Amino acid sequence: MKFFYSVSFLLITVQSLLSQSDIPSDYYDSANGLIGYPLKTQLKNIISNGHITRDYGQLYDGDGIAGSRGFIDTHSDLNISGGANYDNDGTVLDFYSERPYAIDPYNYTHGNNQCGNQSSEGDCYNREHLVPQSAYDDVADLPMKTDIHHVIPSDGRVNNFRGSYPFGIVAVANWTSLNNSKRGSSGMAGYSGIVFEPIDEFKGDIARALLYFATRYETTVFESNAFDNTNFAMFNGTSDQVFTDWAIELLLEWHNTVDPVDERERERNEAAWDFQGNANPFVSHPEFATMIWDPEALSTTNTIQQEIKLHPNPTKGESLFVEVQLPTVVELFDLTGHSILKTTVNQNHSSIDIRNLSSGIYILYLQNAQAKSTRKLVRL
Ligand SMILES: [Ca+2]
Ligand SMILES: [Ca+2]
Ligand SMILES: [Ca+2]
Repeated sequence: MKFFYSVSFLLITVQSLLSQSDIPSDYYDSANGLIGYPLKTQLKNIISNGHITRDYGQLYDGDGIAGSRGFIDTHSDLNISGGANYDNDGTVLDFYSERPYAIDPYNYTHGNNQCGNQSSEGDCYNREHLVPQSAYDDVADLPMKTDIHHVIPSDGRVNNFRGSYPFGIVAVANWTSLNNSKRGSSGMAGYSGIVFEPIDEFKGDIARALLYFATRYETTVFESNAFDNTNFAMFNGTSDQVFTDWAIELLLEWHNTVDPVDERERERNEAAWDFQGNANPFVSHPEFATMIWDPEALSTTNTIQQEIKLHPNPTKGESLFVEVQLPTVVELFDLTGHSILKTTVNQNHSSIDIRNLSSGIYILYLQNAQAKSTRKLVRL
């Protein structure tokens, strides 16, 4: 009997290995050199291409998909080398009950205790849409409804309490889950309603799911009113920024500072690729988020800021001087994201010919072996 199990296990393992594939190393190449919303649009093209719409039931176990077991592969509490580790017991990794450094209040075995009715935490788990279904049900709920990059297994009771509330920082909680996720009044300037705050451990995971959603569906959520803010308070009704100012500020902070990408999330991205054939670009390339939503911040957060001198700026002359210590690639973009010129400067050759540059504002993107930086150039 044991032998039979071993052989079956081996066959299943070999079968999954055969059909699994990695996110290709050149997957994002066509986005090279882009910045701002043009970068977001190109990422949308990249991650829409090849995205296979799955059935709702397949999320739980990948039934019928070669090389994927759905949530079993993306959300299991198993140790990951180089990633955040918890209990290593193979149970459902649920953002609302996992206590990262303590015994969990309850656990779910994959395939058991799916909701169903719930009346308290620990009764059953279901499929939570981090971007609520009410935000896109009006036109077409697929492929959003079954998109594993933003649909997660979570406790039914907590999911119910979260409802369609936006994510945010809670000032005063009116309800707290057993792992200390909170619902309550907003503690953020710019929003005064009720918000839901996950624990720090998963704030970045959730932020990246929302950034992914905004990118993947930038023109398809609603036919005429993209990202309608009457249905989800984090949206501002536009297809470029997508989020309100307070929301994008919060998401970038959770993504960049509070809970950056780790190896566990990279593996989840690979498993999601096996499930549906596309990837979350903000897990693969965390820098994309700031490049899209806050490109000017790159110049103030970068270490080469002091080492690069750019002058004159503003300029009406024939040459722009970029003083650097290392050979540096300089690329100039207009405000629509089109590349105007690209050249390399070094210590001996610091001048760039800008005689043909018309008046206006440009974005200068600089990159060398140590860092990258973005500057604004004003041509008089
Ligand atoms: Ca656990
Ligand atoms: Ca735990
Ligand atoms: Ca995390």
